[in-house]
Amino acid sequence: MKHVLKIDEWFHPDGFPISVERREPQEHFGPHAHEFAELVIVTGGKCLHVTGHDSWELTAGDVFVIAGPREHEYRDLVDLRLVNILYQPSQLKLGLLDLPSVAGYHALFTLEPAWRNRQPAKGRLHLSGKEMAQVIEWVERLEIELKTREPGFGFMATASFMQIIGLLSRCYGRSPSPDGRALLRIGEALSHLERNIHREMNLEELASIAHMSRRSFLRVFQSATGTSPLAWVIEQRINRACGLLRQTDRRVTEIAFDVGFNDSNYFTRQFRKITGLSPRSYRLRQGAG
Ligand code: RM4
Ligand code: NI
Repeated sequence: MKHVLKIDEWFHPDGFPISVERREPQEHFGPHAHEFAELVIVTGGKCLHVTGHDSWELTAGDVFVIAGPREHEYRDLVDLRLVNILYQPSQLKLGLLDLPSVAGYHALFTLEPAWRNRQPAKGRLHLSGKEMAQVIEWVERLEIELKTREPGFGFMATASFMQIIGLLSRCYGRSPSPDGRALLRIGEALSHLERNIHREMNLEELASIAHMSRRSFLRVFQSATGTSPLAWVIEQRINRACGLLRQTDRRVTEIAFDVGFNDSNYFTRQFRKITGLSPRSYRLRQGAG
């Protein structure tokens, strides 16, 4: 049976959705998946990182994200040291404010975890010594807040976590690895899409932002996100609509236009396809819950 690490066992009983587990060194730990996401920062040693789909060598400086259901394991450990930052993505708004305008954010937190499910590849983000020192400084602040749990720790810990996410997203942009560059170019296109989610966009525009031909853009986008650019845009718009349905009392038709649809019947159909509910019953349920 698949070994799945549980939220109850790895997070504080107060339910705070971030937790840090240092492994100095990492002991042998068999194949497992998690009910949460895991941001791994390798600080020393090396090993073979094996996932259900591929394996690659890890060395100090490597950073990657293992999304929940994916299995992984460390083999051939040679004094491997790492920091695991465990987090529950659904409880944290990772893409706050203008973070989604950083291409590396998409590359590391949305594309990479999904991409590796489909295609064998190596880790792509590799920190320099200086970058590592900066990131570790914030990890230490995060650990202090999580340890003392003084009033306000949740805010402070989240702020440190966000600082780490932001730093890593920016570092990704300096990544020299060719696979990393390809993801980053798709990340650029995603950033552009997010900033312009309300308006129509054509494939040429996106492909040119990613510096790719139409054909290769479509191919790389599909393998990185598992979906087409159009389906991705619709999903983003529906996500936004969900937020507006929950948080405002604007009419469904107005919300449809707000998020970039120009036909509210089409909006309702897409909404139902993705959430399984009509916008109205979605709002009612959320209100009741
Ligand atoms: C293990 C290993 C796993 C991680 C758990 C929390 O020692 O690092 O990958 O999921 O800790
Ligand atoms: Ni793990």
